[in-house]
Amino acid sequence: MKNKDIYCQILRAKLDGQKLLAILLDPDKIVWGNLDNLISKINQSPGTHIFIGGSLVTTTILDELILKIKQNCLLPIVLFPGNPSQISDKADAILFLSLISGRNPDYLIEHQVKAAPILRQTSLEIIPTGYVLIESGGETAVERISKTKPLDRNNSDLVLATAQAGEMLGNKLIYLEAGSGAQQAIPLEMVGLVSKNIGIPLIVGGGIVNLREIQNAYEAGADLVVIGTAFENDMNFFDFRIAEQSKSSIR
Ligand code: 1GP
Repeated sequence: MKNKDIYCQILRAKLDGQKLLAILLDPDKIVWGNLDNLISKINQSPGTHIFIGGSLVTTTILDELILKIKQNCLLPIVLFPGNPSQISDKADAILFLSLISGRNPDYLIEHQVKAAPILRQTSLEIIPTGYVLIESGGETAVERISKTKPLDRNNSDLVLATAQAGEMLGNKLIYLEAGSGAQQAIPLEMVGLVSKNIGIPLIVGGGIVNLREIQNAYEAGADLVVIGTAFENDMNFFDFRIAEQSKSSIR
């Protein structure tokens, strides 16, 4: 069964001031023998969405993985693809990303052109997303693979103008990305500035490593926070007791 109207739910959550949390799974890092345990940890967590993808995914069992998660977890599954090979009709939705901080045509339009006919064959909900990569203290996989330069973390005006251009181009979400495993997360002042000056929901991810930082991002103006590496490194990251506390603050 597909979860429907995911974007409408994100919009509604923003209007209601309800904060959202996506757990990012990299299919290449999934240990199959441990998948049941992983899903059970996700079910106990305050996560509201599962994002699946990565800059460089080589697995060929994406469909199987998503079906297995869906058997045991009701959260919406949203593809967060690094390229068109990471499309699976088994998911609910896809962030149709354009890397608008970069100037590499492959990630601005070429991959999207290749993906369009594939997506037409699916029933995925397509959510156009302006993807903005910000410098975070070291080279990240997104930077390396996309061959684009991240935006200067001290140049909030340029980041804001980029996010606003993304919105004006028709994107429905803006994703401020520090990169997976980033040394430094997106500066909170930058999150605040962008969230106050765009009308669409704001996703923030990369380098967020504890519950306090998640809360800080929300307070700064993030509508949805993405957690990948911290949960990947420690499946107890969302300890049940802490998750309960966090749930009540998220709601
Ligand atoms: C990466 O924003 C996501 O695309 C999550 O980053 O792995 O650092 O949590 P982390």
